[in-house]
Amino acid sequence: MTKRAVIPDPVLDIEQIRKDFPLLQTPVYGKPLVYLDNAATTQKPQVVLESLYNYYTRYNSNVHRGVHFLSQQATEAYEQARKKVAGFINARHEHEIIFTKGTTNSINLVASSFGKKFLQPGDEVLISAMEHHSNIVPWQMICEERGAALKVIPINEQGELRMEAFDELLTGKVKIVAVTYISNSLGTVNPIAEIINKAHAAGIPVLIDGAQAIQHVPIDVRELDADFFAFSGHKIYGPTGVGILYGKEEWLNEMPPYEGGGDMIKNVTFAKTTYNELPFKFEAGTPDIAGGIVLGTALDYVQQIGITAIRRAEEELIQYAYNRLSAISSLRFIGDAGHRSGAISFLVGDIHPFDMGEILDKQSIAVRTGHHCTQPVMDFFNIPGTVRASFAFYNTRSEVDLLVEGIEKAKRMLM
Ligand code: C6P
Repeated sequence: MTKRAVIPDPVLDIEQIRKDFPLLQTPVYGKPLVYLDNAATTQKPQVVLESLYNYYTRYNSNVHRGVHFLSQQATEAYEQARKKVAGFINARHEHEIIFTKGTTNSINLVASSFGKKFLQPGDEVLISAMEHHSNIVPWQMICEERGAALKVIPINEQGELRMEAFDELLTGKVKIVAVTYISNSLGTVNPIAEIINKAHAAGIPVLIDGAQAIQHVPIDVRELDADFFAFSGHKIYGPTGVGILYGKEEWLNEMPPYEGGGDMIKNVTFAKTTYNELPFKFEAGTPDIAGGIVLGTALDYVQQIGITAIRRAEEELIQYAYNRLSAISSLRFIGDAGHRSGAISFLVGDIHPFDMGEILDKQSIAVRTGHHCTQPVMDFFNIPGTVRASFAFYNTRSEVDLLVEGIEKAKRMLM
């Protein structure tokens, strides 16, 4: 048997890559910006900005409607972007890619539509204790409407899912499991392949909240066998206002439309409306055309750099950050999972996270403070919030060093 050559990931030239991002060159308070709030939103490369400008200056028009030149161009570019998304996550069919407003909108769509069709009184929806509010509240709302119950996989002190509890909760009553791939407030990477396999063995579909995964790890929805996968454009160097719901054709075909309006219909009379086929059945009204097209450009950009190279650079950086932060006396990590990605949450002594955030801000270091839209996580740790540094592949070790210096300065001022 011949051995397959192992092709190493290219080592990224981060200094060169940073030049692609105009905002990273823009000083804050007269000092270079240290942007460590990438889990909230990522900065945009020049090609993405140009793609937006090109759309509005060259072929702005509505899609799927006009026969005229511009409308056809816009439609083609929009559908091309759908193809790119399908390729990026290895969906089997392009019509399994639904353009939405973002992760929140994608999850609401599934909760509402799946819930109306498949949830009955006494059924259960299983989520986890580390979910973002976007993967809690929509399920709570539909459970209330349908008389179903929301069940929660607990976490341990490290901020990891308690998988033995998951096994017990996975009963015949559960109609869908909805979990995040990577926690936005703890940085925990969940064993989603195992979760999906176990749920499927019990005949239960799984929705993956991929908001914090799509930009950090390669996603192959077919290999994972995810039934639904949701993400936002703005977390992967694309624009705000656009996101994706991937859904397996067999589920999406079974589910009723989420919203009514233009584009999602086949035929309308006052007596009855028949619905369009996938993906349009779930895309009522004029979509964020520019957003969709520009998301395609962002994915091209990521693909050109290489998601595995990005993952490697980020893993090295986050390990460096973890080691440096560990050396700060009276700093404690909130969430200390064996497998982490993207974000590190911490508290220092009894310094309130907002105070730490403000002092870092004055040193032009952008971090997020607070509950990060995961209040149950904060309740579990019995804390008001955390300081969260979240990383992208364009961040550097010297930025981590500046963060550490900033924290030491805050300690001198506040402790
Ligand atoms: N988390 C953060 O700073 P939207 O807002 O729809 O693009 O994404 C919602 C969402 C859903 N799930 C997870 C795991 C997320 O992290 C987010 C967004 C941002 O952590 C803003 S709260």
